[in-house]
Amino acid sequence: MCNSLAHAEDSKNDAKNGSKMKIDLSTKIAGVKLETCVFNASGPADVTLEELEVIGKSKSSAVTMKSCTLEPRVGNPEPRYADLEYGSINSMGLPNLGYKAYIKFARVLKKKFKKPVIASISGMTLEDNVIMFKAFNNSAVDIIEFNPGSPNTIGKPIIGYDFEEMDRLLDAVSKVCKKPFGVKLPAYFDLVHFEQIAGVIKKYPVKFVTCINSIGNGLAINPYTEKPLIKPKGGLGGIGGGYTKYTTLANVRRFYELFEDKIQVIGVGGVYTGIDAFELILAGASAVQIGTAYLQKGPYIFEQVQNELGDFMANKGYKKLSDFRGQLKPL
Ligand code: ERO
Repeated sequence: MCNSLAHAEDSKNDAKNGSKMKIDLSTKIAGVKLETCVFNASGPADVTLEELEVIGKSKSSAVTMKSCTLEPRVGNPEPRYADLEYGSINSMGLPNLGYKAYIKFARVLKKKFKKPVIASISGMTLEDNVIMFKAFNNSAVDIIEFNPGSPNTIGKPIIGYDFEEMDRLLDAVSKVCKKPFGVKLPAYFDLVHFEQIAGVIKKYPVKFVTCINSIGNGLAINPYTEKPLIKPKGGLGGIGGGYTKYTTLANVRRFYELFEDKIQVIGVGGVYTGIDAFELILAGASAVQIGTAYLQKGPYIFEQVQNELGDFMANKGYKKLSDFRGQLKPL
């Protein structure tokens, strides 16, 4: 038996014998150490300092802030979010307090919670994005997640589907950004599109991709009232939560393969349990974000997913993420 197999066998026996294995859930994203690989996604309940402090106090291993724009935005008319049986629909319309607020919040959050803070930038124009990237260079944030295309900004396309525009944007922000940064991507469905967008991203110093944003323009209907569940865009909104898990897994896997692990992948979409997180890491994710489940279950979800992931790994004899990350087996 080779050494690593013998080691896995020992570990399994440890688990069976009830001896407590020490499980290391830590990871690094863009060179920044995270105590665990589980943290909040940009979007749900992360607009105000009070909301961000709730995330800071929780076991989320980082604090990701709401996508910001140059000027504050009130967002779309309400109702603009609804829980669904296995997930959510939203068309928030980027409500946020403007980037200057998040530069201030980052300083407060870092000091208070001593964990990495992630800014999310979602400018309305290339020029806005450049201004914000420059401003965050002199901030306390550790990492920037560039979110170039919300599915819900009325009158705006999902930019992640426009490869030329993505190229133009990444070229512009790469030239000014001094922090490690990654890109949040929409879901891709066509295998050719994975290759095309990966080709664009590889041209720039992008450290990670976050897969996936909510799946654009679903429609949820209340059959009793015969009306949509949310008001903006005639009821169309981004679908999140359990409905997205298998698309998330496919996107994580495909980008993990295409980037050959040189650009990291963060998985987000449909994580409610430690086994959901395990599957994303097995597909290649270096970390896992929680969005809809945080809104639906509250801040304890981070601890729950971490505990379940640790237990599942222990049962399999895995002590750290690198023991299985990306190692999806062929059938
Ligand atoms: O409507 C939003 O604020 C929004 N909702 C999403 O599902 N994804 C986003 O990226 C986003 C805004 C940037």
